Amino acid sequence: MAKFQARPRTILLTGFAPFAGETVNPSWQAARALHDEILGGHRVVAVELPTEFEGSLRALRKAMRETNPGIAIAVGLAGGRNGISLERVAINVIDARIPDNAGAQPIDAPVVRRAPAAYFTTLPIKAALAALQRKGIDAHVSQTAGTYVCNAVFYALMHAARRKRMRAGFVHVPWLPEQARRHDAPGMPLDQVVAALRLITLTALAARADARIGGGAES
Ligand code: PCA
Repeated sequence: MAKFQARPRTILLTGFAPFAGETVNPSWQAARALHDEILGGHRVVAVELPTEFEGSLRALRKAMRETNPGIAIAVGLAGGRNGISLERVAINVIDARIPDNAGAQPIDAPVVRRAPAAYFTTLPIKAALAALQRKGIDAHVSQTAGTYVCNAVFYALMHAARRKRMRAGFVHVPWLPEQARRHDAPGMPLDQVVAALRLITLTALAARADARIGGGAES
């Protein structure tokens, strides 16, 4: 297991712009709430990414260049899901069910050409799962981040991080309670989402290796 050193560096947190007719995206609201916070001696820099396939990757690469982070966690909304999703794997495919905010709707296109089929997160997702559950925050390991803009950003992030000594990964958050009510689906208050992201970040800073606890699923 690679060693991830905790010398003072930037923590990059990204969130997304609203999409699919919504006026807010809790992923950006939560990331923004942590901007400039010092966690374990490292400063959080929050960056909003457009919910566009091309624009998001451009903005992500710029943020990586400018902040040279020691940890990077991309956050997105998974409306309809229950609790915090700790994403395990990014796949090299885009298959857009709806157009992005720029009108693009690629079908079965690679995120990065001539690159591996998938990357695993380098966040300690099992340790984070245990930490979240200890605080009573609903969370699970997710085996797919989908095939839309979030998975594309997750994949591009892991591709960019592949030779760096850094932890990187993706977290999906549910709808805010007011959005959830309109969709008759599960929601989570913003302060709990913020607390979850803080805890995941602190766990990633502290953990040398991931915990060995179950997080699997049959589907
Ligand atoms: N969620 C979408 C894209 C932006 C976001 O917040 C997704 O899960 O792909």
